[in-house]
This record gives sequence, structure tokens and C-alpha cells, in this order.
Amino acid sequence: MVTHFLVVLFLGYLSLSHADMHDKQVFKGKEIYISKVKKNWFDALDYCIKKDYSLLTIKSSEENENALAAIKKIMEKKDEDHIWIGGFQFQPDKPKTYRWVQNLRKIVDVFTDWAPGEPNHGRQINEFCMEIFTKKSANIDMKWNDHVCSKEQYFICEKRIK
Ligand SMILES: [Ca+2]
Repeated sequence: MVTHFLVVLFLGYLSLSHADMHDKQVFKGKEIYISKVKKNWFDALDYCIKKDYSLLTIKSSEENENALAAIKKIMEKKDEDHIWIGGFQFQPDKPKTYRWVQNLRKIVDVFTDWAPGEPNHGRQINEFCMEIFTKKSANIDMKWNDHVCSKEQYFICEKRIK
């Protein structure tokens, strides 16, 4: 009886723990989880960390292609142009000082796929957080952008596989 109760409790926990996320997408070196809920960038980061994930980081063209494939597959039918990933501008007075939150490496030192003219710091309206345009918006298809961190958007967590 107690065992039965514990099993029900555990299954309940499992389904609850994944209720906010789409099924994982598995690629070489990592699992990618796209959220079903919208959060601001900071809450999205906390959400991923609480699950022992990170907000998505992209360190090569291959990882970029994999992330875009996952976004395309899951976001295709959603009416949404933006999805958070794990880059942040660390020096507010110095645009383009973006780093990946997972290891704090400078993004310019790794691999970049910014949309034309980005990161533009929102033309002085304080864009410090990184996202990917998920659809053709302003003729920009699936490229990186900096955006206002307080916007509530879908987001991507990742878990690196060793
Ligand atoms: Ca921007």
C-alpha cells in the first residue's frame, strides 16, 4: 500500500516536472528542452538551473544547426517570433560584451550567428539578453538577437551529455 502510494507520488512528480517542457531533443553532446511556458530571461535561467540544466549555449555551427532544427520542429506552429537562449551582456555600458552564462566565455571568441546589425542594444532601450528569432520577422529568419530581458518568452534549456 505504502509502495503503491510512493509510486503514484513519484509518477506524479515525473509528469509534473516535465509539464512545462516539450519532449527533449537529443543531439550529439547535448539534450535540448524547449519550454511550453513563457518567462523573462532571468526566471528562464533560474528555471533551467533548478532542473540541473543550463540556458542554451551555442559553441559551434553544428550546435547552432542542431538548436535551429529543434526550434523549427517545435515552434513551427506557434505564433511566436522570439525564444531565449543563454547569453548575456555583462557590461551594460559596453555593448557587445556578451558571454555564455554556462562558462562565462566571451561569445565573440567562440562562434556567432547574429542577425544583420545585431546585437544593437535595442537602439538605446536596454537589450542585454540573447534570443533567437524563431520565424521570419522583419525578413530575419532564425538568427541571434539581443532583446529586453523582462519580456516573457519561451526559452531553451540544455543538458550536456558526457
Ligand atoms: Ca536587438
